[in-house]
Amino acid sequence: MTNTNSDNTREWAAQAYALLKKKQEEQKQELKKQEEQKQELKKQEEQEQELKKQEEQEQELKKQEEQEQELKKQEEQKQALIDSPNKENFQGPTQTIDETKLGEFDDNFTWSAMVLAAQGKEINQISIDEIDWLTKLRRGLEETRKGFVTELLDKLGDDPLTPESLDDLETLLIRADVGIDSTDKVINSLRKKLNEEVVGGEAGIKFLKKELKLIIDKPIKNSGTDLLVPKKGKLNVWLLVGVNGVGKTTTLGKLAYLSSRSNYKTLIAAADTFRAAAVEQLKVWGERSDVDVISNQSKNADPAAVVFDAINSAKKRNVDLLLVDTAGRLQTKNNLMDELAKIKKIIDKKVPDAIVESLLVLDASQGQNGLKQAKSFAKSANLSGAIITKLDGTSRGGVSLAVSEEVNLPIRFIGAGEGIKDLRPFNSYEFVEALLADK
Ligand SMILES: Nc1nc2c(ncn2[C@@H]2O[C@H](COP(=O)(O)OP(=O)(O)OP(=O)(O)O)[C@@H](O)[C@H]2O)c(=O)[nH]1
Ligand SMILES: [Mg+2]
Repeated sequence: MTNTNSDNTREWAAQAYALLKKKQEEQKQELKKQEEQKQELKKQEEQEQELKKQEEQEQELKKQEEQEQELKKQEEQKQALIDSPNKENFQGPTQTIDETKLGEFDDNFTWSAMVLAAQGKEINQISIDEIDWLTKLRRGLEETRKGFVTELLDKLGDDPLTPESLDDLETLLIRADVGIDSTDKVINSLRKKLNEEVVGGEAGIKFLKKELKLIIDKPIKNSGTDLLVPKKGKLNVWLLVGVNGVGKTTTLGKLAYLSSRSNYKTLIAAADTFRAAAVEQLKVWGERSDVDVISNQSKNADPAAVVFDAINSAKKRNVDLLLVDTAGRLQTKNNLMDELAKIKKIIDKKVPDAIVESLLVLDASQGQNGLKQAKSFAKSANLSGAIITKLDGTSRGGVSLAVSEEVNLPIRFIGAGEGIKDLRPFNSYEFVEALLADK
């Protein structure tokens, strides 16, 4: 090998080496790159796995939530079935805790069925509860009726009405506490009719019924609401107000029953903090109708504070109807009206879009005295309706007409007994028929 050759060979080898080195380096780089890419891929894969896992967990959670919701719904439906087998509104719960028994097929039944038929009810639509109520109402108004209808019919006989018989009727209406304004209205209409035609006894009674119904219906029509029921989707707050002993708490208990049986989510606020026993009394009613009672047992609790708590609860529980029992007397020297105003203010502030009803509870047996109370309450308490109680066993049922005519309040419910079912939405046709039933 010559030097030149050996030089050339070295040169070539060096070049080859360099090349190989470069290649090796490149390969190393390539491997590194691949390794990095592999790492990157692995990382991505892991991230994907992680994401998938998270997603699966989320799905699982969602599923669990849905199952919980479903269970809750089933529970609610089950509860609703237990609570109220009847989805009708306030007019006709037929299935009740203590099932009403069908009485005898007697005069009371026939009369009640006829009153229902006259209102367009079919035979298969009539319920025992409705018959039972009408019987109670008719019996309850017996005393009032005895005082004037029976006497009136005796006096009239079958003869046509005369100006003298109108004078008798006037006295009888006043005696039944119908009130001077309503009586004047009715007598004037009858006098006008007498001037135009001969009116027989029966036609006279029919005309009288029509006139009385007109008087009672006027404030109801003016209110724009024929039947007071809670509006769904809003909080309805019904305040029961009135002087002591008229039947506020009892009426509230009956309303709670009617409301929960009609599938409204109902809550009671025991805002009568004057009588220690009031809360216990309400709790008994609450238990009977499966409605919770919000109260504050501490002495001298503020009624407005109880209402405050009750509204919080009502909002949390999505309540449809909050029934508020108020005091007829106060332990402080504060005015009853001021207390009511305070309660109203709390409601307006906390739930401005609530539908508030201030319902004056009136004891029919107090007659004209009750009417005086109604007038003074109406002046300062911003009332929206009346509930007449104790129509059973009083001769002063006529006061309902005076409330409509002189205080201009729509009558929303009437009570005729101490039982849980002895309160019904007011129906002027049934009331007047019961008031003037001829036996
Ligand atoms: N006969 C009859 N009694 C009734 C009726 N409503 C209420 N009562 C009775 O009247 C009495 C007084 O009823 P409450 O409900 O306590 O009257 P209140 O207005 O809440 O009385 P205070 O809380 O003291 O202001 C109780 O004995 C009731 O059973 C009714 O429609 N008919
Ligand atoms: Mg009370």
